[in-house]
Amino acid sequence: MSYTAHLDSFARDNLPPRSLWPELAFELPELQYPARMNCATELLDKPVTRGHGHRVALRSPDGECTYTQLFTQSNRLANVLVREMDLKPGNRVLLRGPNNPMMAACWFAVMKAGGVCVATMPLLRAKELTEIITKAEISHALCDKRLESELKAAQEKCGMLKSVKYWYDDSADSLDTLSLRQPLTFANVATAAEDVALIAFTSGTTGKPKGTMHFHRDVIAMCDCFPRSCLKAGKDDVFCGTPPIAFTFGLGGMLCFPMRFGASTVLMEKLGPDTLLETIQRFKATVCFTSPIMYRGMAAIARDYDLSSLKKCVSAGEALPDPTRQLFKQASGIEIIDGIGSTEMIHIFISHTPERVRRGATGYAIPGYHATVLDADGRACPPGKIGRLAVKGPTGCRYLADERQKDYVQQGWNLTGDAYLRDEDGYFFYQARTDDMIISAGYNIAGPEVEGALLLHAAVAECGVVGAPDAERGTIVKAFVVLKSGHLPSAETAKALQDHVKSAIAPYKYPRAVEFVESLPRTETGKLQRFKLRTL
Ligand code: 3UK
Repeated sequence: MSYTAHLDSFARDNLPPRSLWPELAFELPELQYPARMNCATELLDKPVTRGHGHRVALRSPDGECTYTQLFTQSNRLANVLVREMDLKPGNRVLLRGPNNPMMAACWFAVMKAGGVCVATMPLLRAKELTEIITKAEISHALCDKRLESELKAAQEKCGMLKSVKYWYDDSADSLDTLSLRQPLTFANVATAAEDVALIAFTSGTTGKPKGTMHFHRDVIAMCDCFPRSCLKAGKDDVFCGTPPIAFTFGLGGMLCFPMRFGASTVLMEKLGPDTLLETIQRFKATVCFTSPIMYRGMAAIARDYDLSSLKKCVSAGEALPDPTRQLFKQASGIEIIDGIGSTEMIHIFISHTPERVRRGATGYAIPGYHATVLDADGRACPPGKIGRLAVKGPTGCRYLADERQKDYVQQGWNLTGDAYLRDEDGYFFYQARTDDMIISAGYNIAGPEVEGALLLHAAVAECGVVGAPDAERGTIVKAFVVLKSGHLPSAETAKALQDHVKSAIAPYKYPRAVEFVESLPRTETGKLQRFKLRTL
């Protein structure tokens, strides 16, 4: 057995068998890593020892925190974990909070102490927490005091969760108070590059949650791919955005990427289109990470803000409709960088630079990754033919004790569950989630394409298109539409939208049913919940 720093071998013991791992590729010079690495040493300790400590790492409404301050705070918290909470390397630590400086410091503390971090979305309820705690056999938790009640309720059902501390709390036993008594230094656990650093539960909303396991090396590899080749981040960048640190999109964009490049990040707890714009203006942010729906919301009001600091915008989580890309460009002058990533792959693997954007495409396989489109038999589809997206690179899917490993990884490829087509030049065009392709009267229709057409209509604020059962046709295309203020739901409006779609794309794709709604069901990460629309 190869070297490990873990005394508790649970994570390693529950990795899928090697034969079911995806193939890994480390073809770029920047992806040559040593056999031992701790991602906190790379992202936090090294900048400090290299003289970068006085620079700002975190910005928030409470003020600024330099690299040195974050380093000492994380050291103290790591000491609390080891000395007060008896954490052993390899134990799983639940981390629970909105994006704020303590959440960031606690994440680094867990990495330093060799713990396996299981960060959870702030809105999760006791039932979901219980499933995660049980599945990952979690023994320790660090939690924002404001999220105490659901964790307490979960703890009653989870005997294994024995040590819990809260932050932003002034009681004698709080993380804040305990950390003040601790030394400012901590010797990071000498983890192996392949020791599990985190288990990210998928934000998927159907079925039992799946835990994806990522190594210390994977955290660094995600920082050395997308942000280097597509985003081209630098030390003077100020990152901001919405994805929670508990979502790997946010772990990269809101914490690890800025740190890898010596930049700073603005951590805000809750943002809407208006408050995100305010944040960009106030902190002179240069880079923004958020979801397509936020870009659409921001485009409508961007003119009221000074966005002159902003240089790069990244969209991920779901497909970026071209109308949204164009509206945001008109409003801000910025060509959004679209990127598809997944919790299984840890971050983005298909994207593009602003210069190499191609309308309607997510982009090309970014340096370090390979992508292809496979047919039902696992053969590569020729350009122009729709099939299943398959990717491989330095990171990949390893589910925690889960039968579904065989679904995501086949023949060494990671199958993301997305229907895509590739053009002659290697650009990849998103169609739909494989399960979301609508088959109506023998035609294959991708809901997102119909959504893109609807979004071009001046009355449409948001929409979602799914297949709905129909006595005559089996399945019909049905659109759920949120109208912009000033437009009334009526049979005439529905007819106007249908006619509009017929003139924008192939007429057989038009929504035979249109239902007006006040809002659309979305996950905490901004994803449309199509399965909920299907049952409306
Ligand atoms: C969909 C996209 C079209 C796609 C994620 C960036 O979203 C992330 O992870 P999840 O596990 O979901 C993965 C699935 O979401 N998707 C994401 N981005 C796009 N579809 N265009 C896109 N640009 O179905 C994918 O399989 O929640 C995104 C970085 C890290 C992430 N975890």
